[in-house]
Amino acid sequence: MELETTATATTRAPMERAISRLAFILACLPAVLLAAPKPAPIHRTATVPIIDGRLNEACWKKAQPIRVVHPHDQTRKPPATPPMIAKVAWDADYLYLAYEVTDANLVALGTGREAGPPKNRRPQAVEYAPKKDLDLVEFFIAVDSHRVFWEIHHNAANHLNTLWIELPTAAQLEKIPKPGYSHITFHRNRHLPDDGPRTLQRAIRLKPKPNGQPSTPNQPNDRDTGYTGELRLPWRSLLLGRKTTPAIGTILSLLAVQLNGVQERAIYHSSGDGLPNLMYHYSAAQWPTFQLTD
Ligand SMILES: [Ca+2]
Ligand SMILES: [Ca+2]
Repeated sequence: MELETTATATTRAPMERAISRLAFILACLPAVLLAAPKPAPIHRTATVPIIDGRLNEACWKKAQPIRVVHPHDQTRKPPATPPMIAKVAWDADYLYLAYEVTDANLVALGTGREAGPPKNRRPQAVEYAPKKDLDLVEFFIAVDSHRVFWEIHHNAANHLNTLWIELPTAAQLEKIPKPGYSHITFHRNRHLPDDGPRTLQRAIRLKPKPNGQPSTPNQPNDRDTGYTGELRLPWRSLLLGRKTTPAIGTILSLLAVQLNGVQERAIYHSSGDGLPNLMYHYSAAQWPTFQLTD
């Protein structure tokens, strides 16, 4: 910025202006690179977690908690208690996700339809219904590209959506003043497949209420505490049938999101700090990054 203010652009020759601009860009580069946070580790688990919604496995104790605490509505303050904590683990066959949602009124609605391969059909979750105070957990997972990636929805009734997302190209995006829902291609007929004997698994467990009974989704007259969820995603399905599974050092972008419906308002929090005021799909390059480690 200093280069632009020390002399007005009109007083300089075009070549000088261009060099100044280039110098400015180059001067900014290291700062940008330094500003990018280091990828957080995802530890490899030697013991396969049981996908039952209980997060009592060693891999979940070891995994770094991902705080889903940043409001999408930038006029809101981050809550003192994250409404969701997510965790990630991996082995040669799978990427494992776990999470805990804290919510006093759980709402989980199904569409009545199923998706998935014939032997692994999944009831579909309603993904947006503010009038019904709908709740939802979302994971955005991008391995090779920030333009095509998976969007996964899971809820307290164990409904699951796996959507293949495709965004416009960078050249197309440049011509769109305010990218929104209508510019995203949701490949809804393209579910996350199984990989032979390596199958997607999903589970939830409702957390107990103070009286010891499980929380009760879709009953507004009592006070819930929340639920925990576990997902097992075959690597080669995530990577669209690539022959090899990812190696140590592989970097991926992953954004965890919680939608909480409160008094007919859809309130979103995510694990991404400082994301632009757009749909999460458009900020894949700024989602938190992770690196597969031992
Ligand atoms: Ca478990
Ligand atoms: Ca809720």
